[in-house]
Amino acid sequence: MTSDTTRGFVGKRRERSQDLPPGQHLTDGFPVLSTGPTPQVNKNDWELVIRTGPDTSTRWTWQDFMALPISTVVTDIHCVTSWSKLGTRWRGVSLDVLLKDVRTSDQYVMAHSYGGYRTNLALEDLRGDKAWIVFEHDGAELTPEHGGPARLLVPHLYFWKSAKWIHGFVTQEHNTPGLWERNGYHLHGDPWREERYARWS
Ligand SMILES: Nc1nc2c(c(=O)[nH]1)N[C@H]1C(S)=C(S)[C@@H](COP(=O)(O)O)O[C@H]1N2
Ligand SMILES: [Mo]
Repeated sequence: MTSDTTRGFVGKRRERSQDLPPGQHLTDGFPVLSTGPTPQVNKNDWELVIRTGPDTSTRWTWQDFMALPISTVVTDIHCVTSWSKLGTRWRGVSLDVLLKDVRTSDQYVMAHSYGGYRTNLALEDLRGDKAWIVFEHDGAELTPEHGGPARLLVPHLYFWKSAKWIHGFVTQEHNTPGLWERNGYHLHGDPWREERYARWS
């Protein structure tokens, strides 16, 4: 089964600064921002894991994953270093699909990437058709430097939350900070509220 949803603004490219969150400017390119080397993740070895407890997890191989309903997403993205890109186009699987049968009383997750990157998120920021695991950008396979074979896309939050080379999620009772969050970035990261840095940093 395949479903196709389109979000955001299609066709009409918005260029006015009022469309940008405060303190952001437009970029035409697609900068690469990675803390370390790009991990080489082979699709044959790739798996996506959602763990809700020590003995409870749901897993998808690449083949399982590609059999899930695929969405097309057109959306703006906002990096905390102040560049924004409007109308970026992706294909991937909605977190609603992946979380459908996941039962937990936890309200948060830690997203884990191949290579060791981690970022914390509230489950409510992953549900409601606003987060995807994407494998295609602008009509082409996602390149390794942009997070291929698959990355998280949570465009309503600053782009550091969109973990590249996503490996999976571990649910957590408390909103334990990820890598950037431990170093002073905001726990939530809403660009429209300029949640760049934690108040105590
Ligand atoms: N695994 C991983 N994911 C990551 C990062 C990273 O260093 N490692 N950087 C984050 C940051 S700060 C941004 S702005 C975006 C950059 O994505 P891009 O390189 O595709 O532009 O990825 C986010 N996801
Ligand atoms: Mo970023």
